[in-house]
Amino acid sequence: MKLDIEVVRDNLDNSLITELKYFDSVTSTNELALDKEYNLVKEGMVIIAGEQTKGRGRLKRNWSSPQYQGLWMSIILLPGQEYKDKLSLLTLIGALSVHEAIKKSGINSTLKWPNDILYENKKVCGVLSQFKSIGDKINRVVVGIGVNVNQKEFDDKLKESSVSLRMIKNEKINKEKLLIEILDNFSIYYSLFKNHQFNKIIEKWKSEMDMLNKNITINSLDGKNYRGKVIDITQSGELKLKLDSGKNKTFIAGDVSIDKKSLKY
Ligand code: BT5
Repeated sequence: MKLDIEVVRDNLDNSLITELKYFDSVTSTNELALDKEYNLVKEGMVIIAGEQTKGRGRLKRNWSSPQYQGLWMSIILLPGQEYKDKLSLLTLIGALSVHEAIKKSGINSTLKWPNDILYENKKVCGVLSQFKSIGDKINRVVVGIGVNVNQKEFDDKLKESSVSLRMIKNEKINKEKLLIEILDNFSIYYSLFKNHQFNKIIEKWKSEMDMLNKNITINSLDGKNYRGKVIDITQSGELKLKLDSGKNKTFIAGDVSIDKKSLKY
């Protein structure tokens, strides 16, 4: 069913969100939010879509976004230059806000650095943050969030690795309520961010992720794979590993796979 955006507007308890814009179908909410023509440079504006025909993941991957089955949205933020080195934390905030909303409904999800929410090792939510700069000035940050809510199944390509909240709970999920909770959580974490309380965000993330002290392999931006044990998330949101060689190394981005022996499922 189509999202009732009025219900969401009427029930937000939120100092950040200034405007909700709903579209029944778009290519990608991130694409719209970054588009020069639309010029959506407004802190706290949220673009929400019923479906995305070209939903995006990281590194130009696709994000499956079937009609009315999920929450597909982008939050536009104008944090200012002083936060330039901290922008990765906004991805972590996005994931944390969804994770806490999901947990409230009794689902035992976990966070996987940097942008995934997993349930029994299957992906429920992904976050894609993109930045637009003019010269070396950040013009806006777009935090794109995709949550699998009411899908009953996934196609062959995704079915081993993906799950929806409905499949977990065995019941239809109220998208309005979930969206309100996500946006209210986001507003709280974003004010911590604006108040330079980065440590509170990191500590919360660390306590909710299921990766500390686990052996992982990361496919890094340089195209190489590194193996090591997760020892920390830094104050800028990087993943810190103790490599098998004994050296420590931090990563700003990358695809992580947790070693099978470390997994519960
Ligand atoms: C992500 O990328 O997880 C980021 C997803 C962000 C989606 C939101 S929706 C609103 C906003 N507008 C957009 O256009 N995007 C954002 P990544 O970690 O690279 O994962 C992508 C991979 O996840 C794909 O290559 C697939 O294997 C898998 N995948 C695709 N659709 C999925 C889905 N609905 N659920 C679970 N996994 C999916």
